[in-house]
Amino acid sequence: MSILFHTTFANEKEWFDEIKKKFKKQKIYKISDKPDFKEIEFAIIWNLPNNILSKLENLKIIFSLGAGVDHILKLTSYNKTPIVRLNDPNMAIRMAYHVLSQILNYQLKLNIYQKAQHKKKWLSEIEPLFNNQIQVGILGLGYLGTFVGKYLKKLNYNVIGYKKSLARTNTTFPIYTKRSLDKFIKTSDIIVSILPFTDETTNLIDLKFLKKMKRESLLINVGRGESINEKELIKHMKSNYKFFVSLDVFKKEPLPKNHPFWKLPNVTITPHVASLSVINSAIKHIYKRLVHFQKSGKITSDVDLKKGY
Ligand code: OXD
Repeated sequence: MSILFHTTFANEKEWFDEIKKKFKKQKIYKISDKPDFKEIEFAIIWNLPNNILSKLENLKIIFSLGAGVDHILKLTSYNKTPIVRLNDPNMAIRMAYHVLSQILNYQLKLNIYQKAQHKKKWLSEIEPLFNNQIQVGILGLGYLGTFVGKYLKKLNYNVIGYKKSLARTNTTFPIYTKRSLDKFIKTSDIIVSILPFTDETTNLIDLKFLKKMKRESLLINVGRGESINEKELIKHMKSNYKFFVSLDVFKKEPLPKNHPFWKLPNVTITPHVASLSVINSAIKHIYKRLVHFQKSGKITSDVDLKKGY
């Protein structure tokens, strides 16, 4: 059994070493090893080039090294091989910490004090709200969105969620669907987008959406950059300095040096780090699914190709 490992993560070597330790009996290759690609049965990947995927003719399972799978589905040579994604509680905790940090940055006005600090300005106090005075709307209730919503609810925020349909939903907070999206947008003080990249979510957050949001509010995007019409967001931000944004994901990553986001005062930019994959638990998860496949010969893909995520 041969495995191809490929990632663009900065700590690629650490991942490779840990995978080799766990999969002692298997041959693990990187692209640079120039393996016989026809022998590869399993691929553990993040951002594999399309021309390499096209050579993996006997692939049985693709393991995504992240929660997202759009890096696989967008490849033209992807041909319905079952995909296993990381649904890791540790990543969900990281996501929840990140979202909470961005909410508190805004809620406690730390973003404003930090700007004043750079100008050596001692601001007079601005009274912050309590958690139960704030409504947080979670846009997208997949594994991560549901976890974050429940986490914030435990901290007394007024949480609501948005989901395309009510199927398979298990939450402790109210859910809005397509028909009530307007109410979801208009009543939220903070919207957290954790949407996957699909045709339907592309540019969902456009000027029309943004104008429905409260003028003084916060938009957090930890899902996919594609969900936001960036040009329209920039327009909205320029005409409304009480509207704050926290972006972890972008249409183009790394965010180009000349991108207008860098210069706007009402945005926090983080480099796609909200829910970094956790090496040990990710590898355990992959190992478990692979061993199960070897024993049973069965694998259920985590991806619904009709839904596109
Ligand atoms: C992702 C991830 O899918 O960080 O973006 O896991």
